[in-house]
Amino acid sequence: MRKQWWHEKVAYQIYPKSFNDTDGDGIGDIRGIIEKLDYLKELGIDIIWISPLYQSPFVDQGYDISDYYKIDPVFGTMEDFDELLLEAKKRDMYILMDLVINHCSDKHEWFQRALADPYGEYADYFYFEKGKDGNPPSNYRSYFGGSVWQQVEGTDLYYLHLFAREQPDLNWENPKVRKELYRMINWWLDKGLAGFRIDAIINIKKVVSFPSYEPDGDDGLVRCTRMVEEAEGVGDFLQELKRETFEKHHAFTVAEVFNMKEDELREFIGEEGHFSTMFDFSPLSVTFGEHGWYDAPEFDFGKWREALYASQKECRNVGFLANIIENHDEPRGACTYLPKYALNDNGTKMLATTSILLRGLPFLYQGQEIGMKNCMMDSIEEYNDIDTVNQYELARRAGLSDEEALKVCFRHSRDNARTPMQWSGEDNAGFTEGTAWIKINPNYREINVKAQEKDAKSVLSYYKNLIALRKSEVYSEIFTYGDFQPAFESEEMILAYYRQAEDRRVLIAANFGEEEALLNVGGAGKMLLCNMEDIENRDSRLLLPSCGVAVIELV
Ligand code: TEU
Repeated sequence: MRKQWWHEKVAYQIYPKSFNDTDGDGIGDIRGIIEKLDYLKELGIDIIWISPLYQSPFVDQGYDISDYYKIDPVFGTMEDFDELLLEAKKRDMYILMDLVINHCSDKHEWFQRALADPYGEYADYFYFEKGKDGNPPSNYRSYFGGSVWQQVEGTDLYYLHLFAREQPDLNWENPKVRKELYRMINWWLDKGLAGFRIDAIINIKKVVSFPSYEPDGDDGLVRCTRMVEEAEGVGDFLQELKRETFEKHHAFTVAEVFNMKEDELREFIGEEGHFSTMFDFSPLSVTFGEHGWYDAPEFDFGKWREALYASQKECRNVGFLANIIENHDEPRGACTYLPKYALNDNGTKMLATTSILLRGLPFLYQGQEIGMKNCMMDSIEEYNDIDTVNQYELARRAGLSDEEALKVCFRHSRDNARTPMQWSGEDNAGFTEGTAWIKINPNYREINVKAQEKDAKSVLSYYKNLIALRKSEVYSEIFTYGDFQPAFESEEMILAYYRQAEDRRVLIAANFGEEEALLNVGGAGKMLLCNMEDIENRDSRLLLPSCGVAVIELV
């Protein structure tokens, strides 16, 4: 495999609204990011993905862009952004922006022009379709609930939105649209960005005859992914996109891809693939419900482990996946993947270890490094996220009580990960001097950066050691390029694997069970890292207490 500059790096996602507020408006800003670059550098971060900073009405927290060439004033100015690029560069850090090009905001000039002249040139920037017998053109359900079709007032036309009504889908079949997008992408890359995280990209290819399908719910609708999955030829768009933009700048790209066709991994992330890498969502998808959050299954450790091992094996000879345990669309990783008895510092460190040492590019999400947790809201009104409101209603319609539906949101809401970063135990968690735009998790008095920085045994200190180990001169090669091999698969609650290269072998073994576990590691070894003092590998026997994890170089 040809080596790339990013292979040995560690990445971090910033959700800018909730990262660090320097002007007291209760919303994080670019200056706040600049202020914390040294903090991130010390943690061992090289690549920073920042969720959308563009001008937006914030119906979907900036994933609805009304001007791709502007920074939204709540985050600061273009000068601030240029300074961020400069400051990052000084520290050998790389900035990725979020590229949201499946859709834009209904306030974008293109869409406003389309509405003003629904049969004119700009309507063709979107999907404006005639209704059928007074009904929408087809029966797809949008990602955020309800029909994907919205009637254009005073006409029999409807426009398509796979996400919120305020996020009309861009018509990728129209070469003018593609050209406009490429121009914008190149403009940003010219500024010195390292690349992009690419939002919801699989959705850009549609079956443009928009056929209706058998409904899959009693709303008479069918999930819109049904149509996206049927669409052929997304690869042609993606290759052109790459050729016209990323390739010219040697840009790094990490794609958000759900529902990729099974045999397409190589086309997506192989040497000539559409992207540098993409997130591995398959372990996460074991937590998804069939109809929504309300019918999500209980977390099943076995299924999760199986999915994790499977995708590690699949990408083995193909490329690198990007590994995550949380992001801005998911609850906190510790709350999802750790059993109740493991929801403590040791458990959090264990989960960190098994995730960061996988083969692939590790992405941390802000707050993960201090073990931030889900945040309980008192009522549905306290949630801000559009998807949470939709999922709450879904749960209510399915017959859950108000209290039960709230519980579902507490477990699954995207806002769990969007509460402000907990910098200190002082007022407002040191995040803002004003009033935060969303509730601050009250546990900030105990869980915060300042306290953990002083404590050598904290989750934060552990993360620093873990990342340093992954990137260390001696071990970087094996943790980056070493093969992945599952270990102790017959042990029900053990997540373990080898990373191996030529004559070297490192074992990562974690006990997610409630009882202690005794593993025969088959030889002597050097303990590189563990999360409890009394973990020892004696005479080939590794005794792991509940929540114990060990990283051992076998000799
Ligand atoms: O997410 C795309 C996506 O598929 C998600 O809608 C996912 O299914 C959902 O979050 C699960 O609750 C991206 C962004 O990451 C997300 O924040 C945006 O809301 C969405 O695109 C629309 O831009």
